[in-house]
Amino acid sequence: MTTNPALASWVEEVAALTLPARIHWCDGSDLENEQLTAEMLADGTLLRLNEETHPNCFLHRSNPNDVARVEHLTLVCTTDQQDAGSNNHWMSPAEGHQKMDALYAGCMSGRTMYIIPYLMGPYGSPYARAGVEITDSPYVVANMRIMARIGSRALAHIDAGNSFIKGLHSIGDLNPERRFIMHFPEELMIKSFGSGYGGNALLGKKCHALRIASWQARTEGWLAEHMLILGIQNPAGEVTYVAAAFPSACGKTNLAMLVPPEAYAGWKVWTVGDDIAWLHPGEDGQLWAINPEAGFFGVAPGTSMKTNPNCMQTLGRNTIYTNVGLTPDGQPWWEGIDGDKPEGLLDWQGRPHDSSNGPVAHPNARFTVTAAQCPSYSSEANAPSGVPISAIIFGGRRSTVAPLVLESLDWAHGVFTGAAVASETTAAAVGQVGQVRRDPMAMKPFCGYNFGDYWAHWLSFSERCAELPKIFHVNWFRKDADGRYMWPGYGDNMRVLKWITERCSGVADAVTTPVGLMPNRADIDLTGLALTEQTLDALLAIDTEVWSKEVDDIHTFFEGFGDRLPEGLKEQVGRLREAVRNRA
Ligand code: OXD
Ligand code: MN
Repeated sequence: MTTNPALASWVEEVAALTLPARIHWCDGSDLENEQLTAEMLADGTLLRLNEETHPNCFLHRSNPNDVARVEHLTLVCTTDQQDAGSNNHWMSPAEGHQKMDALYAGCMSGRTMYIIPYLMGPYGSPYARAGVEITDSPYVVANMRIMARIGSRALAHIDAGNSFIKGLHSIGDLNPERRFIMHFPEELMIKSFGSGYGGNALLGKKCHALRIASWQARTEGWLAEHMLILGIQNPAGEVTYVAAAFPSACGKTNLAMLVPPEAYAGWKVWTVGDDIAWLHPGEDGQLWAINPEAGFFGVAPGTSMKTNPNCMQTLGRNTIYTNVGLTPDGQPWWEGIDGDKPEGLLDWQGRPHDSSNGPVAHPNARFTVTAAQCPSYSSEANAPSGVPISAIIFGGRRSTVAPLVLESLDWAHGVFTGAAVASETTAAAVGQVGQVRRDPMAMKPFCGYNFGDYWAHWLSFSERCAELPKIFHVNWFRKDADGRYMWPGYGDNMRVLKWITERCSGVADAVTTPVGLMPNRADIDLTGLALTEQTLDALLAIDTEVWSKEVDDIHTFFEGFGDRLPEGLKEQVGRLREAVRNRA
């Protein structure tokens, strides 16, 4: 129950539309979680995993048609279509509400309606924002409890008169024909129907903390970004904080929890967040970042003691696994996990594994786990003012074109570099995997407004912050002529992070190239790594012919934003074209 009249009347309105059998206000307590878990075990929504090896861990198997984000069914409903931009699917708010309300009519009959008050951001942070998700899915409640700060404390914040985002969710009948994720940024409202998958259903995450928050951030002078946040500690004990944007399923969680190679004695990486950063100009002129989330909703396949030991130590207790395989003794299993593949596996759909049915775990199988269990969790992760950001890194998954690392010449060039990010698509969203597409700032699926306005907002930070971070671009995924990855990635990415921090502190060298500043071969410390100088040269190579095509492609992409494209980016295209031509 609430004393906030706006919340009370909205709950009443939703109940009158959806007609639930029961209404439950979530307090976020352990007792509540135990009761919900017992109900989900009883009706098969959850399976208990091996209590000895995986205490308090559960497996959820989704409907096979509901295992990823649905970008084609995700809409931004603004009065003026231009405000949503060509980067978003659009519907008018009136039509959007009508469509969704027709789906919601009576949809909760016989079900419990859960009201989840939540806070995105640390308790006591001036940057934290509240939301309320109304859902008929106990699985959503259990996941939201891990991913956000839910319950009584969040409700007290709302009852104190603070604003909140309204998010209405129903799993409906999971019919993909009746599935939509709609955003009404002008009303600070989200309506989601027909999916139980994380990115579509845990409304605090992508819908609130990125799409709606990016809209709010533009009007209020901050940034809501698809970025991990990490702290890099050098042997002298100094910590440099970095925010890094990569498209979904491109290794953000692995980078956020990186363990440096043996040769990097005294270096340490601290995890602040693995997916979302809210960045605010501080009074000291720096950009400060908080992680609005409290947990990790990460991709399981490929995660192992080799690729991400911190993550493996985070998992294994109090974890919800979704769409992973199952060993005969009740342990979760996925492709790439440590050890040999056991006999007698059940696949993610609960069938005896047969490779003709595809992989054991779904490629987008996930784990949901509290960040507090992570051994590298930063002591600053809950700092109310966040952490000061010295570097921003953009990256994509590109087998060609983009070098291992480059540094932007200045803020405007950095914004251009981010706006021009391209990446091969992954299983995190429904659709073809491996297609190169432009994914500016890794925000293609998440920017709640016109990219042209978004880039202008990014450019405006040169006026807002006296001490802006340096901006870099990395590519861990470049391949050789035989299609093999040239860079080992994972812990060895530390070698690039070290150069980046040393560029920030002014001690590392760089050379100027047409595309930006780059390390000399000797600036990347390869101690302990069997990588030939020729391979490093290939990783750092800039092919002017390829780049001249790249500039044309960026130009064509930018032109799609018409008169909303800021002059500052047009100038950057001209500068790059000229620089590449002069070098050719
Ligand atoms: C995610 C995504 O789940 O980006 O973080 O899809
Ligand atoms: Mn993400």
